[in-house]
Amino acid sequence: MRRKGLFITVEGVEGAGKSTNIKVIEEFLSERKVDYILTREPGGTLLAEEIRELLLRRHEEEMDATTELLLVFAARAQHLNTKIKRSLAEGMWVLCDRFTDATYAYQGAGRGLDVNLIHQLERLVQENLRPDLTVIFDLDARIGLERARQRGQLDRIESQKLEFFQRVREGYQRIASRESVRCLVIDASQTREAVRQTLRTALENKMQAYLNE
Ligand code: T5A
Repeated sequence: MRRKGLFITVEGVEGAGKSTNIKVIEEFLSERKVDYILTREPGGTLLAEEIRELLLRRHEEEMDATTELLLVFAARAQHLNTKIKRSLAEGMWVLCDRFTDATYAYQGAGRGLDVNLIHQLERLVQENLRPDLTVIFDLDARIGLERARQRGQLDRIESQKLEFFQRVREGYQRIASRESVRCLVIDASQTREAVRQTLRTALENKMQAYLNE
């Protein structure tokens, strides 16, 4: 087993099937007897989960986009420094539901905040730590929102207009084409079973090198 754990993140627009397919990734890792933890952003620790609640709850006062960005990175600093880094150092793999690509997609592409500002915060909070592998579930934003809507009440971010999520999707697509080695794009418009099969095959190919180490 590797001395340092692998850092895997999972991304996509609302309702793209991250939660559904994280189970497929967990099954894949368990079959190969990989020691891993499952965590999420924003959140992952008690304090970071409190920040998540603040971020996702609807408020009477509108949340400023820069406030939102700083809260996302505040939660990330807590999560990284008290959980993720330690787990990776102990040799555990870390499977994280969303990470900084979500910040580039939501706060950058979605809200239109300056990408250089996000870069600076990324360097400040993460130093050199970046995901080794990112699975991006790509789906038409309209379909994703419809799936999320059918599941229940929408939170503060899910209540944004469709155009916001279209920009988020494009943001993810740009990341995927710029970083094609790190990113694995899965067409999430297929049936659940087809997504599952596509994902398993892609994981087999992508993870072979790591699993043989
Ligand atoms: N955020 C986060 C930021 O703005 N900046 C950041 O830096 C970070 C880290 C977090 C929110 O925070 C924002 C982004 C988010 O708005 P989250 O908990 O990660 O939220 O949120 P969601 O994207 O809201 O996650 P969801 O649970 O809504 O979506 P999933 O997990 O992608 O979708 P899932 O698996 O729950 O599926 C949704 C529904 O579709 C069905 C499922 O059964 C379910 O009912 N489904 C399918 N239906 C048909 N065909 C398929 N192939 C299907 N796959 C799943």
